Amino acid sequence: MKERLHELKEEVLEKISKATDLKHLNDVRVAYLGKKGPITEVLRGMGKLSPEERPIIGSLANEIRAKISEKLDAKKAELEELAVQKKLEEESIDITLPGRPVTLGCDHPLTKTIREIEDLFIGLGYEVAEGPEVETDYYNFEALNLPKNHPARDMQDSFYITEELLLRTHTSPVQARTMEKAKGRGPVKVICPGRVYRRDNDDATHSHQFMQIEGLVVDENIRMSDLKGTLNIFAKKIFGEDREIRLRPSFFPFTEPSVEMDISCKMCGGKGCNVCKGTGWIEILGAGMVHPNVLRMSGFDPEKYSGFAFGMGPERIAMLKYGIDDIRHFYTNDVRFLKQFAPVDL
Ligand code: 2NL
Repeated sequence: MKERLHELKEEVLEKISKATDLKHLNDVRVAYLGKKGPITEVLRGMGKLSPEERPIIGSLANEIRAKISEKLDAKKAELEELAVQKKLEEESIDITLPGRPVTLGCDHPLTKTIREIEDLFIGLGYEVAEGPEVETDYYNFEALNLPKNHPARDMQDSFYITEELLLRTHTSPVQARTMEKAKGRGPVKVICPGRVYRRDNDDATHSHQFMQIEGLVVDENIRMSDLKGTLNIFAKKIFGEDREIRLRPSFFPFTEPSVEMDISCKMCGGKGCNVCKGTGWIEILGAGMVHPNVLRMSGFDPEKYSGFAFGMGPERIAMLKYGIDDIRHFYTNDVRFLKQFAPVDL
């Protein structure tokens, strides 16, 4: 029995030293030290031994068992270490490789212009409101004092989806929706930027889709002087403190009276040049006092409330601000154009 145990010991130590992976090693442990293994077998057969032999064989068997277990543990640690080593080698990074260049983007010039205008009005206590680009006939026209058969509703000028649905032709419907939500109680102070659509042939100054920013203030005692003061702040903040404004009478179906605002030309300082076409003034936006019909349709009592509104095209603002000569530059997305508006050299 002693010999058998020594044989077994040699046999298993040989197998342990030859094991090349953890699964194989575990198979060896199960085969030799498991319940059905040869060592257990020997210990079970001890009943047949003489009382003198029993403790000797018993302690030898336990000793061998402990030795095998110790070897198995050591081999296991060795194999695990090897596995880690292998993984590290496989995943090693060549830090001498040059990095991939990171291409930085920047804000689109229209985004920049719109943000700047939004921020100015937020500073004056306005909220920014947005709305759907697919609008109902009601919000796009009817609620803005543009009844059916009004010439400005010409089918030729708008992209219709159905009889009742169209791509909005201005951002005014957002303001009509905002007034409706206010349920006839002021104040309402909103600025509405967004994309609008008109059936136009694209050229240097026209686009079938473009941006608009409109502003609306409705409260008690809102007067034309509030509009003029607001527009004056806007013009000076966006175009420079040295600019003057002037208001000329105009017409819009949703405002009465209506005006157009010009700013003094910086190119020639008011003397006349090709940007201002010799007049010394550049047209910037349209505005006016909200038409009583518009107030009434959106739930405000025109006897109690009054308001002003204005609308402008951010493309035109950006073109004047940055000296851009063609509206199509905003939409063709040539990076050589866009890069020029980056805050750092790209
Ligand atoms: C322009 C002129 C304008 C408005 C927009 C407006 C909106 C409501 C009520 C009354 Cl809800 N008015 N908007 C008023 C006057 C002019 O836009 O030339 N835009 C590019």
